[in-house]
Amino acid sequence: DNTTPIATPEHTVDGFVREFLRELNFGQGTDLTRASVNDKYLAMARTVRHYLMVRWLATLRRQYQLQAKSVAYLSAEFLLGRQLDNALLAADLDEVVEEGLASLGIDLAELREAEVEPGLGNGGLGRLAACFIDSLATMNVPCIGYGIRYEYGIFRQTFVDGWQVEKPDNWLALGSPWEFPHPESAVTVDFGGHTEQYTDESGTTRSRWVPGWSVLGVPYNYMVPGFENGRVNTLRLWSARATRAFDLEIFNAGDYAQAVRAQTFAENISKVLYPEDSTPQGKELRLQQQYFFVACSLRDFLDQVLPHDFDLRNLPDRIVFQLNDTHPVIAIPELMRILVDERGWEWSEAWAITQKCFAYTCHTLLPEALEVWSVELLGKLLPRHLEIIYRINEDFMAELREAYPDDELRVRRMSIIAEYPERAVRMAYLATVAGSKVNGVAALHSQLLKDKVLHDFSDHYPDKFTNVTNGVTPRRFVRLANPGLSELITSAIGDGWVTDLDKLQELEPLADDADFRAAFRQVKRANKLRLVDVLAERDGITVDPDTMLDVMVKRLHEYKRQTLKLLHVVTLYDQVTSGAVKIEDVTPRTFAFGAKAAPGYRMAKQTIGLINAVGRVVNNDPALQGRLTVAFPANYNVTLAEKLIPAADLSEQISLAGKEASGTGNMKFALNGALTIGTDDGANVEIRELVGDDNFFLFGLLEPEVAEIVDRGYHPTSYYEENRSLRHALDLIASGAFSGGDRATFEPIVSNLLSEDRFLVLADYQAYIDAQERVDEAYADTEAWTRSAVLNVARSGFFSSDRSMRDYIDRIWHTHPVPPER
Ligand code: 26Q
Repeated sequence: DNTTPIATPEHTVDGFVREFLRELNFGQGTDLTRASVNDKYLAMARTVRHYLMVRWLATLRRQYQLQAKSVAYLSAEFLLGRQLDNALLAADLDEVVEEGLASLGIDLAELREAEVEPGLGNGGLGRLAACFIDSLATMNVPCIGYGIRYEYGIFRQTFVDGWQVEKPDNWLALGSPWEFPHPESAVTVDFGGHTEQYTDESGTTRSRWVPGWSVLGVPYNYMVPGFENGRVNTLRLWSARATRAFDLEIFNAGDYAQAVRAQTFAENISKVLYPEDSTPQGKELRLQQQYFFVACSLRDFLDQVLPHDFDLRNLPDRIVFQLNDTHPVIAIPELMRILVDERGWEWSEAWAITQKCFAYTCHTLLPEALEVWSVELLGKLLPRHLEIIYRINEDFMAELREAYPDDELRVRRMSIIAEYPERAVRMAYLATVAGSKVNGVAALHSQLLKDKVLHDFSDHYPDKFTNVTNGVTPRRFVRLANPGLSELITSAIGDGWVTDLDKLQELEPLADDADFRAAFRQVKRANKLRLVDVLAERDGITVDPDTMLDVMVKRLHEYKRQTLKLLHVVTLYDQVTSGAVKIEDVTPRTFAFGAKAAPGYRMAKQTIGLINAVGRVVNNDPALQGRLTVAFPANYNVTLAEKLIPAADLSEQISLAGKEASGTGNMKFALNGALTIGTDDGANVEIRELVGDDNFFLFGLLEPEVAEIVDRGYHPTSYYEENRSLRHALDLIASGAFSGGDRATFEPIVSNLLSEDRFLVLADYQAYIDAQERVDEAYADTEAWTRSAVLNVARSGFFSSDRSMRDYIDRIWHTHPVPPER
């Protein structure tokens, strides 16, 4: 029993100052008079992590003693956001640090701004993973997050003449004080080569993998502190290096240049995050990334985390691997390979154990977003895994033929191997067949998965399918991002809500309390003023805090329909400039956008150009008297979200019904007292049910109506022809009014809407405009609006990721909290 005491600094201002100066002197090699802001930030961050260290070591020790069942959350993305404030909150250090720094003449706020957020994710899926590990730590549930330490995260977005230009996100450039590299614990990952058949001692024919090349995976550990509960879980991200053997061989052969190239080749694997979050291209490097982190993680868990004498027949008692979408699904054949090839198990024994160790979360409904890997590529990169997948599929097909002897069509439909347009492995099918559970991420999404995308499977395995509605962490997105609201809530109901968000219900009666509403408005206004400063400083954007703040922030994608929002802006502009509406009668609004487009997604990048182009015209037309403004800060990220969301009045959640799996931004807005204008899609459905129809602006087609229109044959031109204001808005864009008279610039957007309009923007246009008029009317009654906003907060406790975790624990993982050592 190793209980070596460690030198935790005293939890006092003096204790902090001593430790901080030590870090500055001995860690950064500088002193107060000479230190740069970055020096001070790094020294402070390292000091803060010292305070968490004793908890981390205690958590590890206790886990080793108890051998409790853990969750391994496998995710190619963890979109963490800045770490400092979260660490200060977890360790209850913010006051000590602020005072301590102030005593040295240092402003904590300035150091905060020095932190570069690790943008190791694209959007919702990556941020969800970060919320989940926060909740598990706070709920005392043993969990390891496993992922990739990309050297470059999601690109930094800039605008040049209003067009998106991507810059590399060199987030490690100034040092990263939150990570603990462990090169001595590197693991080897094999790739390529071929397989050989051989006969083992018992006379059975077996296959063995003779790999062609390999790389090393170096683990980098990150602390995942629970909120004031003494627990610190681990996030382990893998970084690729060349193997020593590789190096030596080539160096000895005297080819120095070749050796350096080999180094580069290996390190490429964890170099950069793929910026596509839909319609993935089957890129070889992406498959290498997926297998790389999965192989490292399984090796790590089986060989390092489990005790050396552990009997893998009991593996399901110790671990459940949660697959965050299909990205880590190659873990399934990898575990089979380890059990069958390396440990010599019988196939059926290995399969029985494997099936108990995995569960799969699906995050999409778009057919083009379902991952498939060509058999050719898989066979080249992972020949043994391909054989294993074939064998899994053979057994599965046999099972199906027995169940549906007269329905060969169905059997083929369900094959893990697609035949057209090329032979390819359907990763979602593999995950569904192999996993113990499959879940969607909102009630509607899970229903549609069962009814549509995976219907044959839900019919065959009715008990595998379940729903877990997403959630967001109240620590980061309310307590930290909205200190004003947090204080107001705490003064009314105490501070228990931070870890028990259902308590927000106790605010409900206060919606009818005029003083509380006034205080609530004051918080909102202070948040707007804070945002105004941020946008001025960060982007040189001027925002009037006395306007309604109408916000649409999310990845740029056609199904999310940023163009629908834009048509609303253009319609208002057209109404005023044509004289149809007097500007005095228009509700002053700021339309804030935040969105990155995948670099190769033409239509998305065009839309970014159009938002900026409309903004340039609208913001500079004196006829509008500054009452309508478009604000599109570049490079929307977690850090900016934390400033934007608490300031918002209106949350735009306007995807075409049946396309947004859940959404999580929608939850963050509601929890911060914005009202939603939204379609009947994803988790909007549940938000509306909970906050009530009167406090939510619903519009648009329902999913079954969409399906029907599409089945009948959708003709966008008929909406154009029959709707005057829609026609005017589209004609205005087509006329070049926003592109200096050049009709060609935005022609692709207009012609796409008029010919294909895959996501029925024109069909929902009028309903959206009408709903926005209802918004204006409601906003005019300040007291009633505030009442609705308060009710949104009071009724959104369900959307805590703590609740999501409880659902996973009860219905999928069957793990238990481990109370802290006392
Ligand atoms: C896959 C293969 C190759 C390259 C990239 C990818 C890839 C990467 C990221 C595919 C998808 C993603 C991200 C998807 C995502 O963020 N989905 C969102 O997940 C949220 C959390 O469940 C939901 O709330 C959103 O509705 C869903 O769009």
